[in-house]
Parts: sequence; structure tokens; C-alpha cells
Amino acid sequence: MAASQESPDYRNETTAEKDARMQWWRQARFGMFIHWGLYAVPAGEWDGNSNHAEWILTTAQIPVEQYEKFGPQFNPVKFDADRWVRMAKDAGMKYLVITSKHHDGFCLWDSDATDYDIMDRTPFKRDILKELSVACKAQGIKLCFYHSIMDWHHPDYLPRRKWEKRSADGADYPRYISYMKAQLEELVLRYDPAVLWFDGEWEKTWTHEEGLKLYDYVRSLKPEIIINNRVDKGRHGMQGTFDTSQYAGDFGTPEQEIPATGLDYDWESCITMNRYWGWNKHDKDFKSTEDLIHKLVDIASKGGNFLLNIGPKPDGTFPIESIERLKHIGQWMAVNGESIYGTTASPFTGLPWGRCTKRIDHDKTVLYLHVFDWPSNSHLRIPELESKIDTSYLLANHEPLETSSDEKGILIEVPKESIDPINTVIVLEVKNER
Ligand code: FHN
Repeated sequence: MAASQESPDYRNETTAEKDARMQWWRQARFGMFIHWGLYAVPAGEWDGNSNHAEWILTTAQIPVEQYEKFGPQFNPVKFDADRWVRMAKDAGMKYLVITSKHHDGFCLWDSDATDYDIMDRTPFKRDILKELSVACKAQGIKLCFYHSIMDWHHPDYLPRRKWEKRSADGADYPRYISYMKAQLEELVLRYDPAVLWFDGEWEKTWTHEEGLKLYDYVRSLKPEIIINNRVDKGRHGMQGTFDTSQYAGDFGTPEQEIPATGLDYDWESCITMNRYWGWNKHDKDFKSTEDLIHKLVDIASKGGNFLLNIGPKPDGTFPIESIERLKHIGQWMAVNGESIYGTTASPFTGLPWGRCTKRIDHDKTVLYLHVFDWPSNSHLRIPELESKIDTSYLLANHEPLETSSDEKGILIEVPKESIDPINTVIVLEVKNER
């Protein structure tokens, strides 16, 4: 089915045009995901259970009129957009994706299309997205929106949840699509997001035809915007892969997983720091800083982006465990960021001691060897390279390193001790063949 007639087919762009549009995103490699809304109020608890989070309306089968009562309790008086953006920036993140509206339908901005929003249903009465857009612009971080197609609150959204008593009589799904498009226009024209990160596309009422039209509609509002593959119906589950020739979307979206190898199109793994996306006060199962840095490097070594999630508390603060991890990741990125930003997939597979990222400059190729397991014999081995190594050194202090080659490949003489026990980066510069 051709794309919508009322706007050009934005998917019909040249490789050079797409490369230009994706350039900042490919350079960025690392972003913050934020899941925040009314679901932070119950903090994962309902009726004696504590295993809920952003899905609590459904997982606890809370009738909509009862769920709405979280509104008057949502008063995040400690919310500070500048502080949130500063924590993302100091962690080395270049963009921030926040839930403008999750599946529960609640809107974190002052929408003209509904009163089910932060301004009309909470005592807070401040436009969260507006404050974040100002802070992001001031600090040079790209503001992006997660927006759910599935909406458990809007009377025109179908299907109803199976357990719901709320009648579906009079529900008009096309009218819901018009509502969603009106809200997307508000979001794009008022807050100028760099990415629209759709989700909740899996229910049967949302179709491939509508996905193609919505992609073109959002691009018509801001032609340079970037849109994920969950705008359409092509996503293969949590792998997040899709057929880019058939389905709309500018990048794939593996969720809670990292592809075994790179993909032959842009992709971004979204992963939680603990178990849940939204705030659950009992969820102390946080990944270590070491694990998170290794994930960042593994993803970059395969040519992907890492979208790392925070689930803020109902008072507007980040969990302390998240703050600590962001700070430590930032310390590593402050020294080693160039080995992540703007790099592409490794020329090697299966390095036993770590990963490799690559950057091609006009006159040289730079290989960044991320050494997780420091060699005990002061020698690091890598496979043979096609070109001669020009220079080799430790990224952190530029200490030069000696290299040699034998029948098994290349040997790099390294100091007895690593610089960073989590990941010490060695640089190899190779002159580009003329
Ligand atoms: O149902 C959502 C979930 O709550 C969360 O937003 C993740 C993050 O991408 N996406 C969906 C599950 O695939």
C-alpha cells in the first residue's frame, strides 16, 4: 500500500539524505531513556503485590477511573529538569528519550487535546516536557519522545483490556488516530524533538498501512526527525529487527538484549538499569557499572546505540543507585568517550579479552581495543591487520606501546597493570591506503 497521499513518501530518500539525517544519532551512540508518569505513584505495589511498574493498570487490572486517582497524588516537587539533563550529559549521554505518553495514556505535557495531563489532573501543574526542552537546549542534549500508540485510557482506543468493565460502545478508532496525530503535532511543533520513539504498535487495531502514514505524517511535521521502527508493524518482537524495505522506521529497537553481531542497518538496544522500566521501590536488582560499561562497548563494537533507562521516583528524583551508576559511567566516558562516539563496528569478531571499535578518519583508521581482561603476561594479541600499524598507545595517558607481529598475528606489549579494571582502551592508528 503506498504511503499516505496527503504527504510525500519520506521513506523515498537517497542514502546521502538519510546519512545526513542520521549523522548526529550515529555520532551520539549513547542516550538516556526515562519512563515516568502516574505509575510512579504506586511504586510497583498494588493489593499486596509488589511486582508491578509502568504496566500496573493492566497487570493489577485497575479500572481507569480508579487509576486516574493517582493524578492528584502525583506532585514531583523535587523535579529539576536542569539536574536530570546534567546527569545525562555528565554520564556521556548525548540524547534523552522520555515517555511523553506511555500505555496508560497520561500526558506529561500541557495538551490541548485532553485534560488527562500533568496540568489538569495533578497538583504539580507544570509542563514537564517544556521544562526538559529548555534544559536540553541549554545543555546541548537532544530531546526525544517515546510515544505509545496503545492507549489504555482514551475512550476511542480499541481493543479494551479483556478484564475491563468499561463499555467499548461508541469507541471510534479512526477518531483515536486523529487524537494521536493532534498530540504528535503539539509535541513536534512545540518541543522540537529530535527522535519520535514509538511503542505499543503490536495490537491488531494498528496496521501497517497506518504505520506508513504515521511515519510520513511525523516527518511532514519535521522532515529531519528520526523515527524508530515501532511506528509500523515490522518489528520482530524483542529482537527489534525488521525488514527495512517493507516497513517504516529509521532504526531497529532490540529491547533488553544486544544482537549477537551487528545489523546491516541502524539499531539501538534499550535496556533497563534494574528490572523494571518504571519506578518500583522494591526493585534493587541494579546492573553493575562494569556490566553497563561493557554493554555500552559491546553495543558500539557492533555499530549500535545504547539507550539506558532510568525510572524516576514520584517526587521527581532519580533512584540513588541510578545516580551512582551514571556518575561512574561518566567518569569512564570522560577519559574514553572518543572510543565510543562516532565509531563503527569492529573489524574483528570474538576477541577473547574484550571488544574493538573503529573510526575512519580521512587519512587514518583508528582502532580502539577495549580490554576488559588485562593480560597477565604483558602481551595482548590481535589478528593480523591488512595495513601496518602507525602508532599504538594507551588512550588514557597516551603512553606509547610497542607492537610486533608473528605467524599468529599482532602482539602488543602492555604495562603489567591496567589503567582501568573495568575497561582499559588501547589505540592503534593505521594509515589509510591511498
Ligand atoms: O510495554 C513497553 C514497556 O512498558 C517499555 O516501555 C518497553 C521499553 O521499550 N517497551 C514496551 C515493551 O516492549
